[in-house]
Amino acid sequence: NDLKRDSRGALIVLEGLDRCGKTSQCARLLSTLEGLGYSVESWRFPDRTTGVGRMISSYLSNQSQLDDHAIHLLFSANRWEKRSLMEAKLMSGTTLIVDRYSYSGVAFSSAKGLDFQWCKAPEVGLLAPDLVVYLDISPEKAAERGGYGGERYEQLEFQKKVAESYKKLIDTSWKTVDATLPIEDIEKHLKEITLECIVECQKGKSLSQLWP
Ligand code: Z5A
Repeated sequence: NDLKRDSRGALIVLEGLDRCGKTSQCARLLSTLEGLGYSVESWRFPDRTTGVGRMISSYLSNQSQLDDHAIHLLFSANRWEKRSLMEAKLMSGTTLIVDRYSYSGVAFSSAKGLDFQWCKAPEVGLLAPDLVVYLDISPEKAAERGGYGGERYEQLEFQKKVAESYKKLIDTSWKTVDATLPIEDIEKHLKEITLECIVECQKGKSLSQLWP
């Protein structure tokens, strides 16, 4: 218990295509970790509650038009405006489970044709996750789940390009989980890899910055 109180929390990010199940799994992971007595919060990007977030939300729902570069920088700014709070939470021992992060920023914008390195640049200096979980599903399977809303990026052809961009981002430190397994199986697997990560952070693993 002393270890739980005195050490830092872990920054855990879930990534994947639309409908891959991130939101469902974040909620389950939150209650599992809370049940085990951890200090934990669930975050998501875009954070639509801030001024920048409202601009992003309006763009995603096709209520406003923006240059591709401009919206990319807004998504990044939305992470920057939460950076210091994120660091404070982690250093005070709270684990954060984050639904989408810089990787979504790069994957979605580069899928539109923006230069990959240009897309990565504004993320430099944000906190690097201790664990990135990629919920792997093909764009076709994800589309079959239905519930594609009317938002800007929710189209099969575009999601195929996003999947290609993610492939360029995935590195050996990521944990890829088959997102087509039953929800409970994914939940169990996520619990295991998350607890491993939390223990590493408790043992003194230091926080680092993008891009490592
Ligand atoms: N975006 C960007 O361009 N740049 C950035 O920097 C960032 C984001 C951060 C809005 O994101 C858009 O912003 C997003 C990327 C872009 N565009 N797209 N596409 P968002 O976070 O608001 O929305 P989202 O993440 O794409 O979608 P979502 O609705 O949150 O979906 P999800 O979290 O992946 O899935 P879910 O709601 O948990 O599950 C979807 C359905 O599948 C639901 O009916 C579940 O019951 C079902 N499901 C879940 N798991 C399973 C399993 N294992 N089996 C069967 N069925 C399942």
